[in-house]
Amino acid sequence: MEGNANLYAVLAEGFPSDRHQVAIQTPEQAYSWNDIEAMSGRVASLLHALQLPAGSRVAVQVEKSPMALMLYLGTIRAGLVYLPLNTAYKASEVEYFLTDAEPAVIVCDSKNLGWVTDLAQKTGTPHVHTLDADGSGSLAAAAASASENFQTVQSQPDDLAAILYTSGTTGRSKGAMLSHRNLSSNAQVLKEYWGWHSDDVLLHMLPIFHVHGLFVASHGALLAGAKMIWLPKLDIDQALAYLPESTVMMGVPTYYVRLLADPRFTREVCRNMRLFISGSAPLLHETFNEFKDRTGHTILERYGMSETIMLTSNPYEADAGERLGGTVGRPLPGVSVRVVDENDEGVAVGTIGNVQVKGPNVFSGYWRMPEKTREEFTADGWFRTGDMGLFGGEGVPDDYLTIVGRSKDLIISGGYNVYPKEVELLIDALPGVNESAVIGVPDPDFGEAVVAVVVPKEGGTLDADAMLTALKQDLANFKVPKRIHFVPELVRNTMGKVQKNALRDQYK
Ligand code: MLC
Ligand code: AMP
Repeated sequence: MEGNANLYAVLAEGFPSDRHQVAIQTPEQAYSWNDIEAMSGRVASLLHALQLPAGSRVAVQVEKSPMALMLYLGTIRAGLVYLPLNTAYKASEVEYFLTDAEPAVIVCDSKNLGWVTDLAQKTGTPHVHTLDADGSGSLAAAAASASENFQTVQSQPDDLAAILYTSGTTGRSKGAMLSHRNLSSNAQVLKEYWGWHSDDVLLHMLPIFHVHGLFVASHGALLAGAKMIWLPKLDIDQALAYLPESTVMMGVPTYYVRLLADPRFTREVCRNMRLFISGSAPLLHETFNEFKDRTGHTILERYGMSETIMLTSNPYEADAGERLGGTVGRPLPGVSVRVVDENDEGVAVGTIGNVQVKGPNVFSGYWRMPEKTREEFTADGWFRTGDMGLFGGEGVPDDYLTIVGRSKDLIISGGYNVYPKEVELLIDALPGVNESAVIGVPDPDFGEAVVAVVVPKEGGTLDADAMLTALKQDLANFKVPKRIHFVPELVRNTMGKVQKNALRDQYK
């Protein structure tokens, strides 16, 4: 449809004219571009028939499958707001999202139907559907009798397309509101910047409940009319089997660390690859260098976040400059990035400061948190990323950004964000605990690993295993500390603040 700002309409402009070609290949089955249109059309028809008010949320906590992607695309086509949830989240975590977002529909795995139905009743979510990893469930059953011919709803650029929850430093998650414009502008910029074309084959192994797998990877292939090899998760055997027929792969650093750990990962396996992209967490120099030595490929590192999608990237084209390990490259076309001091004044090249950004990709605010939104934007509209960085520096061109740390207390483990406060609150609530500090320590596989330093109540002793079992009831596994250390007291500064840097040094 001409002039439709709906993200699906924008993506579909890139679909190939021959819609019989394979768009999605799983180990079991191939789906054509016609299938994408028909399956997403059926989901959209089904959702449309519910006659939900514009802007209604569709919350989704399901395993990755082609049908899960169709659910995403169908939601967008129907003009509704997609709200993906990490499959690792436990009932108490999901309850918060449902209470906060008040979705009209929730789609879950059938194994969770019991507790999700209870939560839906408690939080007033009227429609509950199931979708399992094999594509079966009540959603697919209902969609099968809905029409595949659905005219994508006409959307305005600023209409909401998705809400991505990103944990807050206070322990309360915030829903980043992303519009059709945010998503489509970023997809279009990345298509050009990374040289996507219809002959590409994307090896898609990332989860699709975060920006990286759902938007950056999927949109790239869809908009280019390129095929995706669609695997449910990172599996090194499968990655090695499919890499020879792939041209593009995206991953968090752990993906590259795990590939390199396997001696079967060779130059020969990568013979058709043109681009390896890394992001969501810092890629270590040693991974970057070892990868180059082993494969002859230079990983392209880029930087982004849920609130902004992609912000900066190392160059793709050889004549545009070198891909420099440890840096996240230049601001993408149309994106402005500045590094400022605590007064929001720009600092000189080579000086570390706070990273702030602006652009058509930057979200409009946090769902129902006007205060928080105001705090995170400057008066002149720059978004405070919470990351610390610098332009230039030794041996680095002045327009390349390097991320050196975060002003927000955040751990990134295997590409998943863990906010220490959330874990500390749960630990502190366990019997026998006086107080705790949760820190990230270097980990060869996950980059950072979550570790808890716990002070027992006076005269008491605690059992780490029992604490971990208790934590796993309410906390996604990736947030659960890999280790607990017991100490008589936590080191504090003169202001009474726990010195996490000292703890990080001690327990690294
Ligand atoms: C799984 N576990 C993790 C973990 N993933 N623990 C810490 N950190 C993680 N990331 C837990 C498991 O539940 C299990 O616990 C134990 O660790 C061992 O699991 P595993 O078998 O080694 O994990 P695996 O299933 O292989 O998953 C690891 C992974 C996965 C790296 C493949 O975490 C992953 O795909 N991460 C990608 C995250 C991502 O897409 N991030 C993008 C965010 S978007 P137990 O207790 O069961 O033994 C964003 C913006 C941007 O940040 O810029 O892109
Ligand atoms: P999320 O909130 O899950 O979207 O995570 C976004 C955060 O991931 C950013 O604010 C950064 O702290 C971090 N991040 C993303 N990409 C990179 C990168 N290439 N290098 C370092 N940190 C990154």
